[in-house]
Amino acid sequence: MNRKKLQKLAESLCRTAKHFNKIEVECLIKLFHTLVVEPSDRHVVIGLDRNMFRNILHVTFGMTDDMIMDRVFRAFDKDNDSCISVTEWVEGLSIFLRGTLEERIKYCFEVYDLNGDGYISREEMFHMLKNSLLKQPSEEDPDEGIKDLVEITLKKMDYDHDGKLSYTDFEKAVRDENLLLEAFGPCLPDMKNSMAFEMQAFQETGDL
Ligand SMILES: [Ca+2]
Ligand SMILES: [Ca+2]
Repeated sequence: MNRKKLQKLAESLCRTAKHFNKIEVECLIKLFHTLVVEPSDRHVVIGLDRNMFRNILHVTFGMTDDMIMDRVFRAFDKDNDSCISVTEWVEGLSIFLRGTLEERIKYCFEVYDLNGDGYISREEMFHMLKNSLLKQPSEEDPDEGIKDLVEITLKKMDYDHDGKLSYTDFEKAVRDENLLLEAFGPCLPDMKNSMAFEMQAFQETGDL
């Protein structure tokens, strides 16, 4: 990509990826191109596929949960073409790394609403909690404990008592108690990983 094209793209992405300045966006575009293998077939879309992206989530951001990583991929892949484009990459990272509380609430809800029907259902909660808790060995029937946990969570978060979490329920609960943001499994980077990523991605800033 030549300099002029890069600057033009960075300028336009700056407007949508609000938490990065133009130089940072340029760095992220460059990083994207080092991560993406240029396809030999010109008609293939250039972008990060599921495996490449999951690898980044795992290696750089320390994520281990397959189901959550898949959902994070889907949250980045806005046009749902199974490939993260440069636009989706920069805009996604803007929220992932520096999102406001409101943006992060929307993002987490999207991740946790596994089937994308606009609600986090009992089954989805069960699935995610089971998934994130199974790593801890327990002597009793784990399913019973998780069912109890789902009921406790509903009691705390299901404000309109319809047995599932709408976006409004989720938002209200998280605004009350910020720790509930990642109630169903870690899907945002922690401070250490996100600082390490930014330092690496933006290290060239001084040369520009
Ligand atoms: Ca896409
Ligand atoms: Ca759902």
